[in-house]
Amino acid sequence: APIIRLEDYRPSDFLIDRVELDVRLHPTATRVTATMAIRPNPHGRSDAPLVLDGDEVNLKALALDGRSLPGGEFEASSQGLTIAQPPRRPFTLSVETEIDPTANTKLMGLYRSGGNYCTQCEADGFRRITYFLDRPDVLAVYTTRIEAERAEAPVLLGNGNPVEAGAIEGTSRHYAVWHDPHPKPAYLFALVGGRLGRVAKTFTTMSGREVRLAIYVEPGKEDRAGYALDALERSMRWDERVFGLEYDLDEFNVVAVSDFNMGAMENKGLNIFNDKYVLASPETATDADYANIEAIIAHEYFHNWTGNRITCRDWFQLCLKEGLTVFRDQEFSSDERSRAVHRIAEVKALRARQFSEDAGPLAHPVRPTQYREINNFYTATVYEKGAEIVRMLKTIIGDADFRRGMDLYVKRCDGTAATVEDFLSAFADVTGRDLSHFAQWYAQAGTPRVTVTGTYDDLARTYRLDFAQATNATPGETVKRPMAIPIRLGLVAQDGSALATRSDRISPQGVFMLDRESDSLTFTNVPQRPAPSVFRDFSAPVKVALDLSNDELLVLLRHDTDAFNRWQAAQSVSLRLLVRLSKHEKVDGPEIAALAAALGSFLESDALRDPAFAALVLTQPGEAEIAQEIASEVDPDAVHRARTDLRRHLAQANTTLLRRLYDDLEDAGAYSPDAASAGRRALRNIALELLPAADRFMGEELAGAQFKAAANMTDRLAALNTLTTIPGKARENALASFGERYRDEPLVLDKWFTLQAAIEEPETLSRVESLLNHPAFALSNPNRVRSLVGSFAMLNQTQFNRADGAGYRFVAGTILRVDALNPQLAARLLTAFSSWRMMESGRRAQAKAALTQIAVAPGLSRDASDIVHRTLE
Ligand code: DPP
Ligand code: ZN
Repeated sequence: APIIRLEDYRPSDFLIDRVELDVRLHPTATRVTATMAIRPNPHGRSDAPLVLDGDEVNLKALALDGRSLPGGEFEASSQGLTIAQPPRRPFTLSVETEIDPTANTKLMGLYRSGGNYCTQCEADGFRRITYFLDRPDVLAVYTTRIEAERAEAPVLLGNGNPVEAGAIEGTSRHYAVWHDPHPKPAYLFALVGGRLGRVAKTFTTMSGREVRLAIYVEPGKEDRAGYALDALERSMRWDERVFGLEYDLDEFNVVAVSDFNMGAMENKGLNIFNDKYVLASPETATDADYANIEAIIAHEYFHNWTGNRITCRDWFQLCLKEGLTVFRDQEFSSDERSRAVHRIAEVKALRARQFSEDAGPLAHPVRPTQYREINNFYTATVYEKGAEIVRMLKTIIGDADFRRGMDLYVKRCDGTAATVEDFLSAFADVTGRDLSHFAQWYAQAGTPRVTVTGTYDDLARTYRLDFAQATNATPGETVKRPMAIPIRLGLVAQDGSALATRSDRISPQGVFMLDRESDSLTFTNVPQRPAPSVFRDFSAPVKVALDLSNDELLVLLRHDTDAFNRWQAAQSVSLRLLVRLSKHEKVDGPEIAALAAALGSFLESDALRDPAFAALVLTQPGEAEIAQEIASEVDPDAVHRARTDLRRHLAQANTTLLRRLYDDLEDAGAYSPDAASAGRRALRNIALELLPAADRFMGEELAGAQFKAAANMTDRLAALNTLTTIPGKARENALASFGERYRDEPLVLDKWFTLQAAIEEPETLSRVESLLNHPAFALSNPNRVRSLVGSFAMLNQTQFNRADGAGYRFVAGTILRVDALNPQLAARLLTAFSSWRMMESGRRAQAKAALTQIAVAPGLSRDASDIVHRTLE
């Protein structure tokens, strides 16, 4: 496949102003007629041919200004349609194509899920429906007529507002017409036809307009859509309040489907969701599910402005809508829940997904400069690091200027296909700042590492902080420049009091800018050696090497006013110990005891004040994070043993306390998904998870009892999770009863698949292999595949990375089977291999062999081939 480069961007030679689509739904032979008002683009070439994109479409008829085009005047294949000599004036092109939605297992374009028809067009699925200028800078006004058998598809939905609907006389068919007045790129097109249940309510916007909100789900599951509908209403209110952004159509519809490659899709006025991010009831969904539903409903809704009204000029600008919209959904969740707790969760996810991406063969800038397959760039770097850039911008310029910049961006760019430069220039213009150095965050890949050293001079009573930054080379980028890094900081005295940190180099918001390779900052009148609290609230997406002893870090755990750094202090101590234990370096008993004691007194003082935060403090760094920190010659078995040992020590030292917490936090009331209740469950369940490490018998008893008595999925699944760490009959019985109880609940079985795939025992591989034959499992369903095979590859460090290579071979073989059906899904699974180079040599050789087996497989998709070759490079 050719490489597509940002520097080669040029405007389209033709524009499409209006499209009329007539879609006649049929399971295997859907007919689509697209009537397009086309004109030459004044910014394009004046002698260019008209080249429309296509993918697996069959041309049935073609007419230009009503005249059927003879064969000599165009060339068509399943991959495109070219008219060498189109008119050099506005004209109408009518294209009729036939497509087969049932055969569409790629889940891109028009396909069927659970008997319903639905679409997914981002990034380039519209060309699988009809020939088109399928690029985000071609914006058209769409009118869509959908026709179907009424029995097969009583519900017909399109983008925009409903115009008319009715029966087709003398037939069993009916139709609906939708009109979307807002010009949009083809990737935001959607339609749905099927048998669907509905929950709805009316929303009155800030200017008093009434909007009908509706969520469509599988009939019978309406009672599981209430939370999503509530989250939608709260999102709409929040965007009005925080950004002054109001909804702009008469309807807003969300449809849940069970076969979906992504989490959800922000099609104009018709969001289509993976049902996992819509359906929730206390019996079937966990607290984490509720939080995800809230976040993703918000994310897709927020795209209406940041993504749809202002879209992207080209796919290199993907972060323009995704990074900004992730930032917006994170802010929403922080306002709706606990800001500090949410920030920690964001950073944990960033480190797990993005830092590892940045450290491996798939590293790329937040705005990539080249790609072979754009679908492989819906990454943690574009999304999560993209959001961190927006957050840094806000940290640097302050809340008020950030809001003014957003207002200007929206005012200037509404209705356009914009670039990262357009975004930044709005903020540069409202503040008068030069943001050119800051802009490098979009261009340079890799995670900067910042070293911080503190020196106290007790004669002069000064305290100096020395900062230095460096970024490792990433693929294709060996020379790295210093970045503009905002460091929010403070000083904490040994007794816990905050020390004054006045300096003309620190902004009123408490931020110091490190924008060269090294710099230092001196504080005067400092009465005693302080502990520096740097990168408060994780003010920049960097790795920090802080020259502090474990004892000094534990002072921060106790006293820092910044909740993020309290959590970070405990994590840093754990991570240091875990790395040394993993490498079989000597660790003294008192070092572990000090951490255990600090966690114990933290729990005594804080656990019941903020249980959600305490649960995070108690959670030890995961095996993948420890491996990342070791970075080379990793032995996953040693890492697993190290983590098990540390947890045992911590649990043994605090058994009584953990048991008391477990008992005190018991909740007899009705389930509520609110953050405070979820926090109490989280702390109680982390205590449950730690107890068997100290006392296996007690742990198994408690988990078994909780499993039986649980009144909600959060507690039931947590109990089952704890049981899975204890081999034996109780575990097998619990797994069997759970599987039986939820045999007709695919989303719950996904959790069950995940738990089993994550068991770190040699028998797991054969367990996973036999679960591939479970009646509820299907290689064609992305949620099932990710739950079973994805979890095994991504969560189970010791078994995926088995020394004998069987884990790699199993995953590679499954990826090849998936690739034949769904290349995007296969490519996503393949990213599990991206840490192969940091393994010890035996595993490295095994992983390379498995990757090579994929690379040479005949008929490999472009998606999988792109990832496998970059991973092997
Ligand atoms: N649906 C994906 C998202 O919202 C891609 N736009 O992030
Ligand atoms: Zn998005």
